[in-house]
Amino acid sequence: MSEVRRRIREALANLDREGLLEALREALGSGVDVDAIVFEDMSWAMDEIGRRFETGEYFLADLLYAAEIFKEAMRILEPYMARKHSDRRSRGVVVLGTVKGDIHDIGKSLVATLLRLRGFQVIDLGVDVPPEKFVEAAKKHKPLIVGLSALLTTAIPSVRETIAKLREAGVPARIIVGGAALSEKTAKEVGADLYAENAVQAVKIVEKTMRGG
Ligand code: B1M
Repeated sequence: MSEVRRRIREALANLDREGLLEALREALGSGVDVDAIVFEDMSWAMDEIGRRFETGEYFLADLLYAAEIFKEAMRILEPYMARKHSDRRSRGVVVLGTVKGDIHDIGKSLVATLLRLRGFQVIDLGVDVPPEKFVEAAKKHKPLIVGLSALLTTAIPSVRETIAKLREAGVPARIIVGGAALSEKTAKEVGADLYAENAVQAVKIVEKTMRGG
């Protein structure tokens, strides 16, 4: 891995805002792939921050600050993502949200950003979204896909309940789930149709599903 990518990882993991922004500008200037920065380096750093939180080295305030720095970095990176991923075709509606009991929004927002860049109309319901709100939005906007994000293992019952309520209400949309709390296996167990490990994969799967795949 290049020296500048290592600096991106270390700066974010160490909550060094200035160091991160400087390394990002340098990396972008030297042609480092924006997806590698977001989905490998910055995601690695967020996992590392989670590990430091688990061992007691970081506190809740540090996680909040990490999220703030991540979002600031995204404002620099988004134009580069737009250049790489943009596709102006209009492709239909996706309803998206983080399930009830879970307020993590970075991964879900990355999925929303990429889907919008690819021409989807995204109805982003935000975080801590109760099942009823997903059902209401699905009935109103008639999406082909509903996406649920969950990072907390304690939110898995919310994912299951949301999917059950969508099915009970007769919503015909395919349901995709993702987020650190879920895996291919748990996705099946909670009754989802589709699972994606990261935002790029989520968009590929949604596009394939929209094409009837
Ligand atoms: Co929290 N948190 N957090 N946290 N947090 C985790 C998730 C945790 C793993 C940290 C740890 O202990 N190692 C842990 C969960 C443990 C578990 O359940 N197994 C945890 C905990 C415990 C908590 C609290 C309970 C802490 C407390 O209060 N004591 C609390 C819960 C609050 C709540 O939700 N009710 C809490 C709070 C917070 C903050 C609010 C402070 C903050 C979030 C701020 C925000 O989002 N605006 C925060 C943060 C920052 C984290 C970590 C460090 C980073 C999360 C993140 O943004 N990652 C996280 C550690 C970790 O995840 N390893 C942690 C970067 C992001 C790009 O990745 O969101 O995974 P991610 O999204 C990826 C994929 O998962 C996927 O694509 C994305 C991009 O590729 N993906 C999808 C996500 N959604 C998808 C949907 C799809 C498809 C793919 O289709 C629809």
